[in-house]
Amino acid sequence: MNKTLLAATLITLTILAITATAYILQQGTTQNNTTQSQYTYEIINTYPHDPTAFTEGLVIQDGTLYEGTGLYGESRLQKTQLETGNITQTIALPNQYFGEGITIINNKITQLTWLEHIGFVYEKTSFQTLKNFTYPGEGWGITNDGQRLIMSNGTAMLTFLDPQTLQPTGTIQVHDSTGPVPLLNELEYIKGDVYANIFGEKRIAIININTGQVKAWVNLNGLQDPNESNPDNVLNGIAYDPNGDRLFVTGKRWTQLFEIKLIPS
Ligand SMILES: [Ca+2]
Repeated sequence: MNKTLLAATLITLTILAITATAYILQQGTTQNNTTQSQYTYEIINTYPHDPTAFTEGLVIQDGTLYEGTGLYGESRLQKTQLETGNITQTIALPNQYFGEGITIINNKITQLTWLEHIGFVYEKTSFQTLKNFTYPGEGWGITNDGQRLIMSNGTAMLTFLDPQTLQPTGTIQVHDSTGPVPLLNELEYIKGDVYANIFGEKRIAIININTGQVKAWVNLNGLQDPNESNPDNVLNGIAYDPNGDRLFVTGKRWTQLFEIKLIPS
């Protein structure tokens, strides 16, 4: 290699090193800028919750609470008066099904099962079963954005389903600045975002449903129920009432349903 070529090579390598360093620094800045917002909470109201309900799905519509519950031999779909906690309607799943998330779209309730790969669609008022459908993988939480059903399966993936055909139309991976966020559980679509319980954790992810990016974390540490002495009775269940902009959370076999307000922290 002659001296001119050596000099040119060294200059090129120096430029590459400076460019790479600048790129790494910029990526670091970008990562810092996408760190999630943090929320804590304030309790607005407390309502009674059925302490036998192993909450897997929670929806509120027109002041009535709809709940899907789990466990083999105990799974059901029920309707409850918010203020009193009185159960006004219930339908049991056959013993071989472990009920999971529920959502309401077009006056129909869809309920998933955990390991059975089968979902049930009911008429909202009568709870009459309209049809069944199947899906691969596990069923955990479900919600909808008015156009699509959105379901979780215990991983970091959310699956979109056509509400008419109940066929999958796409998936998205949920992630925050540390990587994929697995164990997405009960879901609720709220004003353009999806809120997700994380199994076994006292926090809720607020997810940009177009990108899968976690926009914010809601820290619910301190929200407690006497029935949490049983470690199975974890926080699970998010419901949103657009009439009054009310947000509700509860847990499996909790005695209380909390209306909370999010506070930036
Ligand atoms: Ca929900």
